[in-house]
Amino acid sequence: MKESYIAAKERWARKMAGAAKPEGRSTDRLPPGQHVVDNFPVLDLGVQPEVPTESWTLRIHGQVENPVTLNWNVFRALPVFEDTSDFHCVTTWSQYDMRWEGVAFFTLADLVRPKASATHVFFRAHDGYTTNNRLDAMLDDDVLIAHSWKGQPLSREHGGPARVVVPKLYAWKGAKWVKELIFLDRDILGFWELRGYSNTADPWRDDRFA
Ligand SMILES: Nc1nc2c(c(=O)[nH]1)N[C@H]1C(S)=C(S)[C@@H](COP(=O)(O)O)O[C@H]1N2
Ligand SMILES: [Mo]
Repeated sequence: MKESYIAAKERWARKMAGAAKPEGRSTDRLPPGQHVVDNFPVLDLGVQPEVPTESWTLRIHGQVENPVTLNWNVFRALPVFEDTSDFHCVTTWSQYDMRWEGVAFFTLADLVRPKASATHVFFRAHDGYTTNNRLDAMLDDDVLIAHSWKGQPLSREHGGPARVVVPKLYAWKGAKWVKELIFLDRDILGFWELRGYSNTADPWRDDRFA
């Protein structure tokens, strides 16, 4: 990771934390403070790991009855979920109508069977990035582990072979190059959540910084 880049982004997060927030949750398609783009910017920590599908695995464990490690062929044999959603980045760009294909999070949850104690999910990626979400947010009907975008295999720069997409939260809540999902009975903060970003990350509340 590029330390200077991370330090600069932390300074920016601290400065922006002073900005006023709206009272309620907006119902507009475009969340407050966002603008629509039609390109797909790339954001990372200065590394874009190369992960061949031959050696790709997704380990899902923690507070579950049936921990698994899926290889690429097994992952791709799971039911395909296709969904179109809007994508909101905390750096103020949004792109509408992102068409993703992959495996629905609820398909993976059905496979591993979360214990009653599971309340949160923690994510690890191949570049060292981590993030965390509440389990109920992950069980929304538009959440998936995507392997394709607009009909093409997800490119390396956008997190291929597979990335997490949680459309109703700011995009940092979805790990690119995802390799591990850990179901937890408590919340553990991820990379940006430890560095001043909001843990709840609701775009319609302008909920950017803690
Ligand atoms: N592994 C990993 N996932 C990540 C990031 C990262 O640096 N590493 N950045 C996050 C952030 S801050 C954003 S805005 C989105 C950007 O996705 P994109 O590069 O495809 O636009 O990925 C998120 N997931
Ligand atoms: Mo971001």
